[in-house]
Order: sequence, then C-alpha cells, then structure tokens
Amino acid sequence: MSMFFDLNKYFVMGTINCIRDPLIVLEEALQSGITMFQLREKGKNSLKGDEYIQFARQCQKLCQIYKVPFIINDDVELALTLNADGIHVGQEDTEVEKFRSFAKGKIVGVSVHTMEQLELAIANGADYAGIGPIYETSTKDDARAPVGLKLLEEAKSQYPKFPIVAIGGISTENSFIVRQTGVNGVAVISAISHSNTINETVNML
Ligand code: 3NM
Repeated sequence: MSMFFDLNKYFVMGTINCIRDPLIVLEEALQSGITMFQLREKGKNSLKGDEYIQFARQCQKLCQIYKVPFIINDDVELALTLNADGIHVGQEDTEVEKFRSFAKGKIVGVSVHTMEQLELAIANGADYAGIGPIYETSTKDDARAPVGLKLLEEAKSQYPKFPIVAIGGISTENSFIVRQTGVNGVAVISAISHSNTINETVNML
C-alpha cells in the first residue's frame, strides 16, 4: 500500500517550464491548492548534478510544508536518496518493479498511451496511471499524437477503481470536459507554470 494521494489537481514542473522563479511558482501553486506535485527536470537547459539535487530538495521542503505528495519523474536514484513520496515513470523507463521492490509504501505512477499499456501498468503494480496527451501540447518535445477523451472514457469504464489522471494540453478552458470522463484528476505543466494568476488558474482547473 502506498501513502494516501489525490490526483485531483496534479502540477508537473521543471525549471525550464517556468517564466518566473520556479520555487515561487511552486509555492503559489501549493498555496492555491494543488493536490500533488511532480518534479520533471528534463530537456535542454535543465539543471544537472548538484544544482538539480538542491533544487529538488527545495521543492520537497515546500511540498512537505503544504502536505502535498512530492513525486520525482524518472530518477529512481534521486527519489530514493531524497526519500520522495513517489516516482513517475514513462514507457521507456520500465523501472516500476525495481522501484516497487526498493521502496514499499511509495507512490508509483506510470505514463500510458494505450489500453494495453494501462493493463500492463496495473499488472506491474502501479498506483496510478497518467493518460495522454489528451490534446496537442508543445511542452513535451516527443509527445505523441493526442489520444483524445475516448481513451479516458474507456480506461474508466474498464477499470473504474483504478486512479487515472489526464495530461497533455489541459487548460482552465477544457478541464471541465476532461473531468466529465470520470478521471480522478488533471495534470498540467504550462497551465500553471505560465500563469500569472496561479490562484485563479488552480481554482478553475
Ligand atoms: N506527458 P502541458 S503530455 C509531461 O502524454 C507530459 O504522457 C504527456 O504539458 C503524456 O500541460 C505532457 O503543458 C506535457 O500540455 C504536459
């Protein structure tokens, strides 16, 4: 059993996604009521080495103050070093079982893009799945073609009790229709990290 988590408003971010100071962005998001945070420090100009680790520690400290689960994308080693609340992995980083065996009680999330991948993630012991991209997104360089709302509906009808979060191109304008599929929450990068009125944005998601 992993710790309690709530996918409702899941903020995903790395330093390169932010126009303002990323720690200020994160704190405003936490104050505004995000229910989960994932550090996704990826891409050109992202922090490396010690700077990355120090930044991760600062994010973790903020999440602890607001009692919001701190999840690390991809980096199993850092997640274990920092004793993060969980890890999120993609289809390429098949570390689910590995992390699971090292870290009982941690949250394990997996990105999936098809029903087959969802089935496998559940069989491998994932705690939740991220399904996407729902809409076009320019945030992820290697994003696939949008899967649309259909896959969310199918996932929820086949596995009604399995926690699912939608990701990719979700905004304050479309989150209502995404939620109508019955998903447990929406995950966003740019909707929050590019917002100048984070409180309003988080409320509207
Ligand atoms: N994963 P935005 S789409 C990180 O399809 C990520 O698994 C995706 O950024 C997937 O909210 C995506 O700015 C990018 O569209 C989400």
